[in-house]
Amino acid sequence: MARSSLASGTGKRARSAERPSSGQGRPAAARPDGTRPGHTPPPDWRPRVDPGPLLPDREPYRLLGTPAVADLDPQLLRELYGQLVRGRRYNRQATALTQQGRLAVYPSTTGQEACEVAAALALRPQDWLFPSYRDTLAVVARGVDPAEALTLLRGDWHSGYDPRATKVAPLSTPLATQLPHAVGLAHAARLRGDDTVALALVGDGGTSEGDFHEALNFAAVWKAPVVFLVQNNGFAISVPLDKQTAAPSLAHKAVGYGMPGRLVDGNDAPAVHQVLCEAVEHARAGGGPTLVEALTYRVDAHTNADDATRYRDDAEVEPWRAHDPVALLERELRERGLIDDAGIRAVEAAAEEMAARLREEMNAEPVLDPMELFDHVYAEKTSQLREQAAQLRAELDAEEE
Ligand SMILES: Cc1ncc(C[n+]2csc(CCOP(=O)(O)OP(=O)(O)O)c2C)c(N)n1
Ligand SMILES: [Mg+2]
Repeated sequence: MARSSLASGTGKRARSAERPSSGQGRPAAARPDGTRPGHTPPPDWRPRVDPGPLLPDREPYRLLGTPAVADLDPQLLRELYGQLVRGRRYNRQATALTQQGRLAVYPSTTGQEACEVAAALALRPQDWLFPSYRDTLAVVARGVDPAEALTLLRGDWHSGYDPRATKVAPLSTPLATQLPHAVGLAHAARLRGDDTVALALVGDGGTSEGDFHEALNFAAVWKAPVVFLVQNNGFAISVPLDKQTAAPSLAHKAVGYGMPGRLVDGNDAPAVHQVLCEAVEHARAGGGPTLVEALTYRVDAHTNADDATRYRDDAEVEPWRAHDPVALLERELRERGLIDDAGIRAVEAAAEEMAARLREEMNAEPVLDPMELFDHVYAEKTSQLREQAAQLRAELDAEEE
């Protein structure tokens, strides 16, 4: 009782205090929307850009199995398929090399090959690719030598390939740091007046990093010619997407920065390729950045050093095995008569040949000097680096004895 009378008393006071003066002691008449004259909205407010066109597709964009696939160039479909088969074989070979002690670590992209291959093929020769540690396949599909692309993952201090010659930045292990680099390069290209576009790859977990935010913000404000491809593979090591973000989708994050977001089936290679080509050419034409979220799945563990059965059920993986990027494209090619058994055998034989060469090159003893690790950090070594270098020297000498 006491509570309700207090509440109604407070309410009465509040209402009389709010009453606007009409000058004659009468309340001003409310407008049709219920607001009263004298209570004005913030001056001249309107959305700075119309958010409607920036919103991502309501459903992941797909091409395979739709009528639109008939318009695609058969040569492109065959090229994508060949690269997918080669990519899958590469993942299997690199994982085997970790088991043989020839490679320190390998983050596999089995199940994500469509994103990797489409990203590389969407670029023109003058464009730059900014990969994360998981994106060796994109690097190889872009033209980097398959063995050189594994240099860093073998434990060397450098990326192996020449970033300037290949227009591929080193595989980035610190999450999302490649994104501001991509924006910087793209912005510089625009200031110089050349038509280079940068395509940066990042994982779902990477979208929670400050670097992701800073990169997207700068890119949109500067209208930098850069495309961000988020491979949403469901996990950041053991952390599933629902613990990573409360956003409606990762593509929706684009809207807050003022750039378009696109959502695509990441296992549909022609769809990812088309969406990325559109985003790359939009950026080249001066339209600014795009954020693309590709829905895919990390079929293997995080790396060879991880045991995924500790945090996920095999039952969760099964539906994704049935939505396999290689099988999906193969079915399309077969149904349209663009490939037959002999054609598939030829593609597989070419992939085998690549794997055999990779095996051979990786089995050769690497020629490297671990002491080089300290050479290019500072012009003059700090006392800590001198100490660490001396420690490593002593360990290497002890091993040789
Ligand atoms: C700045 C930074 N923080 C933490 C890590 C450790 N780490 C390595 S991989 C990883 C998960 C990343 O997940 P995601 O971005 O989804 O990429 P995915 O591995 O699934 O391709 C984390 C947290 C790191 N490499 N860098
Ligand atoms: Mg992930």
